[in-house]
Amino acid sequence: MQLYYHPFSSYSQKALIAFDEYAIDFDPRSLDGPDNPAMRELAALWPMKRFPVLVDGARTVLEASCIIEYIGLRVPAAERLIPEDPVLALEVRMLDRVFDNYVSTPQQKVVFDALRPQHQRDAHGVNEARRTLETAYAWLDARMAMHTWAVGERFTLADCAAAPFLFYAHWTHPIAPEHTHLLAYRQRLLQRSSFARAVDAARPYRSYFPLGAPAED
Ligand SMILES: N[C@@H](CCC(=O)N[C@@H](CS)C(=O)NCC(=O)O)C(=O)O
Repeated sequence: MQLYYHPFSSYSQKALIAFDEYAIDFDPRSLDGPDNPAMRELAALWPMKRFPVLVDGARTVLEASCIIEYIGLRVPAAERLIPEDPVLALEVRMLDRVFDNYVSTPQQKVVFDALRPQHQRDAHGVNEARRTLETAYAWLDARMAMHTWAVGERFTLADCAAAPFLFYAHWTHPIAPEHTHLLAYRQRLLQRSSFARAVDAARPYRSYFPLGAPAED
């Protein structure tokens, strides 16, 4: 299997965590560097040019959540990052959507805006995105008061999403100190070896982060 990804990209890290959790190997097609042939291949595979993208023989799998579900088919059902129990599986997919839509999307909005020239910036959209993050943080903090991982006691697909998204979201719009449960969860995620390895592999790229990367992570 070939994985098109960039080590600093949050959605790539989401998939990388799952490969690591499953101890599944892949042929890396890193998108790092200008005029990268992998970037031209990506554009041919997926005109949106979003990554990660997985290629397995004749099959192309788009979207980090679907890549995680796809590679999970290679391991016994009981070990998958989406539980066998259909109701729990639904809750995992629901939390995965929450992290994509209400943490990652507003976080990316703020970061992409910061990369634009001043006169093309969207102050209203950025304020809305910051408010969405605040609402998500408060909701997640209350939830994490009762959970070790996003859904119950097992590390799942939802945690693969939470790890990079909360990591970068806290850089972008700090989680308030009173959200102790959410901050503790973010620390638990940082200590998970699959995510710790992804964070370490991405360290050389921190200068790409337009809002300034804090030293403490
Ligand atoms: N919905 C996609 C989102 C992927 C995504 O937005 N990836 C970012 C990198 S973190 C990207 O491709 N950015 C390049 C671009 O926007 O052109 C998924 O779940 O995989």
